[in-house]
Amino acid sequence: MSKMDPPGVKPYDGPAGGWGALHAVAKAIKDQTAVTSDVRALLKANQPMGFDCPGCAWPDPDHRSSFEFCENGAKAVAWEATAKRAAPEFFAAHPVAELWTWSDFDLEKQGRLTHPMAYDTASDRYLPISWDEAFTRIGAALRALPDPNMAEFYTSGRASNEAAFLYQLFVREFGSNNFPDCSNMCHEATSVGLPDSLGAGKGTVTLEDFDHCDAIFCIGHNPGTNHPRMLATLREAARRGVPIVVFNPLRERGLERFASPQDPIEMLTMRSTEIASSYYQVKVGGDLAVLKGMMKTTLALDAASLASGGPGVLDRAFIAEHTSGFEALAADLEGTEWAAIERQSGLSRADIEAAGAVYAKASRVILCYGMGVTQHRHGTSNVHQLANLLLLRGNIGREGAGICPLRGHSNVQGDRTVGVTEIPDEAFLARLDAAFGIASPREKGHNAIETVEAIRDGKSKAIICLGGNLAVAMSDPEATFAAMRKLDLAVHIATKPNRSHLILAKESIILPCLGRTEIDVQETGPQAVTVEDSMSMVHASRGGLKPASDELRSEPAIVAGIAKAALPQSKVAWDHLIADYSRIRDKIEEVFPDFFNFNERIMQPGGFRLKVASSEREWRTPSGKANFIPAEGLAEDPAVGADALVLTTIRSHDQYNTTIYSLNDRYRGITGRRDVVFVNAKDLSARGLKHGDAVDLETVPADGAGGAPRRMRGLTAVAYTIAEGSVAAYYPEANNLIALESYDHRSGTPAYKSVPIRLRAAGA
Ligand SMILES: Nc1nc2c(c(=O)[nH]1)N[C@H]1C(S)=C(S)[C@@H](COP(=O)(O)OP(=O)(O)OC[C@H]3O[C@@H](n4cnc5c(=O)[nH]c(N)nc54)[C@H](O)[C@@H]3O)O[C@H]1N2
Ligand SMILES: Nc1nc2c(c(=O)[nH]1)N[C@H]1C(S)=C(S)[C@@H](COP(=O)(O)OP(=O)(O)OC[C@H]3O[C@@H](n4cnc5c(=O)[nH]c(N)nc54)[C@H](O)[C@@H]3O)O[C@H]1N2
Ligand SMILES: [Mo]
Repeated sequence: MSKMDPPGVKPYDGPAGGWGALHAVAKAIKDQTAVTSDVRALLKANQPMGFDCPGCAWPDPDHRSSFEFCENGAKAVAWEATAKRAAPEFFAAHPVAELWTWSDFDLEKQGRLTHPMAYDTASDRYLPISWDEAFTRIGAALRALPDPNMAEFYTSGRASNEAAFLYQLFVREFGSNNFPDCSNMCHEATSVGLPDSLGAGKGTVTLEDFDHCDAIFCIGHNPGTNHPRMLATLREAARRGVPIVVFNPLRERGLERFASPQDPIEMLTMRSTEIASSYYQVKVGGDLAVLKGMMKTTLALDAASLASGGPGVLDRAFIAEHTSGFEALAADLEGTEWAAIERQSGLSRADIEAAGAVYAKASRVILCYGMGVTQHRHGTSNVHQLANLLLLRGNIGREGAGICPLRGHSNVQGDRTVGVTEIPDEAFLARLDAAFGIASPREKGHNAIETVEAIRDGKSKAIICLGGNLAVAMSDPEATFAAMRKLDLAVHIATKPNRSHLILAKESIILPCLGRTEIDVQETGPQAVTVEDSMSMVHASRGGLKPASDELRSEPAIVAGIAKAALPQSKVAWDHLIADYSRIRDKIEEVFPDFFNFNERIMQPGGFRLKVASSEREWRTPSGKANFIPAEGLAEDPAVGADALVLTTIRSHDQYNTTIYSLNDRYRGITGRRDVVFVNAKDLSARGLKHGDAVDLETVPADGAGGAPRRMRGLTAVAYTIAEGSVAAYYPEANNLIALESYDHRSGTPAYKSVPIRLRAAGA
């Protein structure tokens, strides 16, 4: 530690991966005291006939190395395969009022839930109950609602296709389309924006495309932490000489240098591979300006090429045959001034032109993006611009090119595919009704924001959560907590205790479920489930570990139990479906024809790819073409005063969303704490502050997200390589700074990555 560094802050000089990653894997396993035979389970992650890693949604290569797992996958597996238990004795020892004062970290650290538990007001404790009793109570409470739309049905993206399909079936037979889900907080801007542009809400590339591309752009995502297996792909591309252009306000180590733990030479010589060929520290909320700048550059290079008798840079044949709206886009770009682009992005025209030139020169470009793009007030518009840029040179729907949204949870994409959506289309509902003889409701349901609003306003009285930690993950958790205390029924299907479980309704029930890594035995024997990754590959997942408790049930079985209790006259043969999951898959196939021969095709190693029409240049838009969609102006978020900074909220290396594995963030040089804010040294000194000072954050109410200023106190300022004018703090601690009203009105995605704040010395 240098004299200047505050405790727990020390710049990290190493590459991403390397020995640090191997040490971290060993430590993660040791901390969970997972028994050695369980460690072998790691080796089955993402292997044919093994289980799908619950870590991220990055796909598996065809030719995998003997251990296709990564540091953070290992943490996710060790977290689930832990030897620790949150059994009835734990709940007996601690009243809920006491647990509420615990940190989220300490709550989950208790380990796996073992029994169904119901809250008892008299003792202020969760007490064990039988499954039958739990289902009876839930069924009675749901049936007591005057209107099925007074219940909300949340999904976090770990649920398998089988569990999610049964869940949406139950909810629709019950009579609601209220499906708030984690995707609403994540890639909803993609799910709404890409259909506008390309007619399909999914990425267009496959993993093989990375072998054929000749430029990669990485905008607003942090693969070294959140999709570590992607680093192997980026490394191979970098070694082929493919330029990798990064736009990120923070210098993220995983995008700079990577030492592959699978490469003995790199490991033994302590060498690493440079990842980014150019790294641009765009301001938070500056991507729209960058994208317009790069498109402007592409048009300018095109004009210059034509003027000198060249063929031009635009793919004119593609634009003519496949797209609509080019003129309006060109006019918008023409009218956008470079000075404004520079101001908004914090980058120089020369830098953006250099990036634009890389784009224009490459014949096959892949554009990857994450939460840095979607979690803004105009996140959907950002996604449109990404598509525009690619369409200019026909970079959609051919080998080595395309758009690559990095999805969050390991099956968040699959849950959507099999019907978990608040805005179902008619064709799907008609097929669902025909397959089961039910009458699904037609009205639009609630997304995550609308759910919290409906509960707050007393319009919804019950919530069932298939996984997740909704109250903590949402913006404005205080408001969400207050709202959820007004519920009549709260049910959590979960693997570990978390804060959402402590927000008590009149009836609160926790149902413990099997995790991905565990053997799932039903009447006809052990079952496999299926998941869909970020690149639309569907494959089977089979757990191999002994369940954490004999009482655990699978998610499909729990959904069926609730459905039977809530719908005594159900048209669905729940027990029959649960006895053999291949029967559920037959039904999925009946409702979604793209899953033809579902049960046969998952037997192939690696599974199969679902059709994504846009990757075949089939445009399922109203115009029948891909659409260029200009964005108004350059601001992704409401403008703020000159003295304000823009806060973005990010994940540490040792966390999985609201699950905190440890208080360390190795690549950013933070150990044993999370109460820090990353600030550019110039922004600190402009405020008379320095590295290590205690500071407070106060929000600047922006238009449409007003209310009294919100505060976060007593953080330690860390001088960091972050764009000027931008600061960063950890999610979920900083969520109280984000007003519920601050979201993208097209997609409902909260603006987690753009919070106008003022920074002051603590207590000032
Ligand atoms: N280990 C681990 N893996 C995970 C998760 C996890 O928590 N832990 N979460 C999973 C989930 S649900 C998701 S959605 C994904 C999330 O994966 P990412 O999209 O990588 O998520 P974040 O950490 O939120 O932030 C992404 C990056 O955006 C940058 N950024 C912030 N604001 C801006 C901006 O305005 N512009 C640009 N260009 N960049 C910006 C940040 O510096 C950060 O590097 O990961 C999934 N995988
Ligand atoms: N400020 C800010 N807020 C954000 C974000 C951000 O970048 N910044 N990101 C947003 C994003 S992208 C997302 S996706 C959401 C995440 O929101 P959620 O998906 O709701 O949250 P998680 O933290 O992933 O959920 C963790 C809980 O899931 C349960 N769980 C784990 N595995 C399983 C399983 O196999 N089955 C079941 N039934 N339960 C399981 C455990 O009980 C655990 O406590 O947060 C959002 N919130
Ligand atoms: Mo996510």
